[in-house]
Amino acid sequence: MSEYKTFNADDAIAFADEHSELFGEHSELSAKEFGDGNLNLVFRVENDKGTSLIVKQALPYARCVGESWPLTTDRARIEAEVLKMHRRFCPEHTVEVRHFDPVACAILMEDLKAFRILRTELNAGKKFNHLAPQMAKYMANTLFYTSDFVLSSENKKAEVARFLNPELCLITEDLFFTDPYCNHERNNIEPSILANAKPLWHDEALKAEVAALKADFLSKPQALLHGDLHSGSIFIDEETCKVIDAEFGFFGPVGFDVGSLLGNLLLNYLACPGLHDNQDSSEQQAYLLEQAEQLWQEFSEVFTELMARETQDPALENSLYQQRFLQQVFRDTAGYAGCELIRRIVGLAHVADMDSIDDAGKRAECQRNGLKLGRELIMQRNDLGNISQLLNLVRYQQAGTAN
Ligand code: SR1
Ligand code: MG
Repeated sequence: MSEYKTFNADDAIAFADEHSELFGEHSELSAKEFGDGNLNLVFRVENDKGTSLIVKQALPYARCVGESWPLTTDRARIEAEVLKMHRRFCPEHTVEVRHFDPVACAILMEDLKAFRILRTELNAGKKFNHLAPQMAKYMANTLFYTSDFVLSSENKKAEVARFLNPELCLITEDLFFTDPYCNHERNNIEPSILANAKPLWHDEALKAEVAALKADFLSKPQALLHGDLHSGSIFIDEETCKVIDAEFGFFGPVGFDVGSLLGNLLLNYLACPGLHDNQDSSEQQAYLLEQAEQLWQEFSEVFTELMARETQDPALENSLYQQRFLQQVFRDTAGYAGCELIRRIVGLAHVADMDSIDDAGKRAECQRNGLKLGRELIMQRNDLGNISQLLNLVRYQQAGTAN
């Protein structure tokens, strides 16, 4: 292909066929576009024996808004390269990229059709005990091995430049840290919680903390992040989790990835009373808090072990420094989790956890709880010493609202 063209099903078939040996010469191929994300086209290309691959193409605009929001197609390169890099350090939990074409801005990748999207499963009340340990392993390995603990100074700077990703970072900068804290036209606020959202626009103490978190997002290139690690970016089956959708990847603060995922577990936790009946809701909430605890514990254990064993920079071998580093990651994690809660409730990009609650009164109550907890996590993050204290804050908030 000599120039960019938006794929139709036939183009996706030709692309998949040309760049894989999978189908063979006499295969009858079909393709269906089934993307329901915010940005891209996603095709499943399948032969008559059921063998399939995914073709993902970046559109030159944000799909969820339309052509009025132009967006770089270079995000396909970023996604392919982040996934390849993360797969080097955690192959078990990263989707496999088979081919990337820089002109078509298209990626050919493994089809995880036997897997389900984690968010859909959690909303249906499913429980997976392997979720936290596997995602902790994914984050600890991908984030450690792309950090200053391992990369040489020269290589790190070259990698930071290769993954600059300014346009997608700007989306996050706006949607996470700016829009929810002002009366922005992109915001999507249910009228029933407008009175709870408006105070965010004038809460100077909160805005100061959010500014600090944003400043770190802008200026702390600690590791190559996934950049959008919510529960829609994770496929899961009964044994394994696999991470997809890394187009927001860039070098940023480690706590951003950990906080995004923690924030999504907490969003689901807060939505439970609206999604399930009483008994199921309590059981699902207990499960989610166990997973949240294990996620941080295992992440910090593996990261600590890697720092002790694999650090290449002699100055960064200092164990006091390493402890301090992880403590700061924990505080950042709490803060970014709080931002994720708030932006998914009043910002542009909502999540089904909250939006699929049918009962309008319950939905509003769950959303209000999310705004409150988000604020507390952001404001109290520097006083939270460990994950138990953070989860006590979550329980305390929830108990307070039940009374
Ligand atoms: C316009 S993009 C909106 C959101 O979708 C992506 O998955 C990111 O979470 C982004 O913030
Ligand atoms: Mg995505």
